[in-house]
Amino acid sequence: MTEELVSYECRDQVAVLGLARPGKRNAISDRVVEALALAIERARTEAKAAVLHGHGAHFCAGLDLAEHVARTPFEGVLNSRRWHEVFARIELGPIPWFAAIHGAAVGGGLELAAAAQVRVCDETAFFALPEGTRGIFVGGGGSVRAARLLGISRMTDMMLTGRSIDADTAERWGLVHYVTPPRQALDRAIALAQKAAGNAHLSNYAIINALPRIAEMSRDDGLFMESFIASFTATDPEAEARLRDFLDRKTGRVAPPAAR
Ligand code: 1HE
Repeated sequence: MTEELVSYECRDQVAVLGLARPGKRNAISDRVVEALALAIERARTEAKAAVLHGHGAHFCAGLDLAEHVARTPFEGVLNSRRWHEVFARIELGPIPWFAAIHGAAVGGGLELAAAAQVRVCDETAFFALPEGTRGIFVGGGGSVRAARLLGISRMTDMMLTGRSIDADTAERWGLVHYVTPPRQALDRAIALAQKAAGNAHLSNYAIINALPRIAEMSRDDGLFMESFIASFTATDPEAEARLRDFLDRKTGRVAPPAAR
């Protein structure tokens, strides 16, 4: 029997993918990258939202360092480019992704979480970029995605000093969106994913794919692009039905935030 490296289940239109190598703290080997690629493709076709979590005591210990030592420079480039391809299928796809983080989310594990649109962690979570101390560099998209979430200054400090940050600091720095009590991150992420799965598919697609692109444009280009996306989404039949339901008092109002 082949070892299951990524667990997969799909319930109520939400796919739940679990890194399933707890003995190695869910370190990402080449086979894990390929197992993730297959599970991501399955989620993109079967689900309307997805959650990514880690089995065992940690979310993910990053790159499998045992494999990394044996690569030639060119193999290393191709390997990093494969991580980019696979993580991009999470970042810019048809469905939203929610990372549920507990314990360590370090190195490539943090890079993987950064590819999701929303990050939920529990109070046990800690985040680090120990690449500097290991004599390497980020290779899973961290210099782009994590740098944009953390800011270059904070990321540089984390990489140079090996600094670990806790859940509250991660929230303050904008790395995570939600912090839960211990062992509740997965349930919260699934609940959030279920909400997002109930949105109009085209809206979700626009949010996921347009916002990061508009952020890269000039103000004028961004505003121009926004008008087209706004009009295109609003004239979708599903949007028209939802707007009509609001006006006919068939759907709920926006509620004030729940107490934390
Ligand atoms: C691993 C890995 C790994 C654990 N590759 N085998 N990542 C790191 O530098 C983080 C390295 N890992 C750790 O700091 C710790 O393992 C943890 C804080 C995540 C968890 O600690 P702990 O005490 O629960 O576990 P452990 O005893 O350190 O590890 C259990 C086993 O997992 C052990 O193997 P064993 O055969 O001795 O039982 C570890 O060797 C193994 N293990 N982490 C391989 N990462 C695309 S570029 C991305 C660049 C990076 O990701 S750099 C950061 C790499």
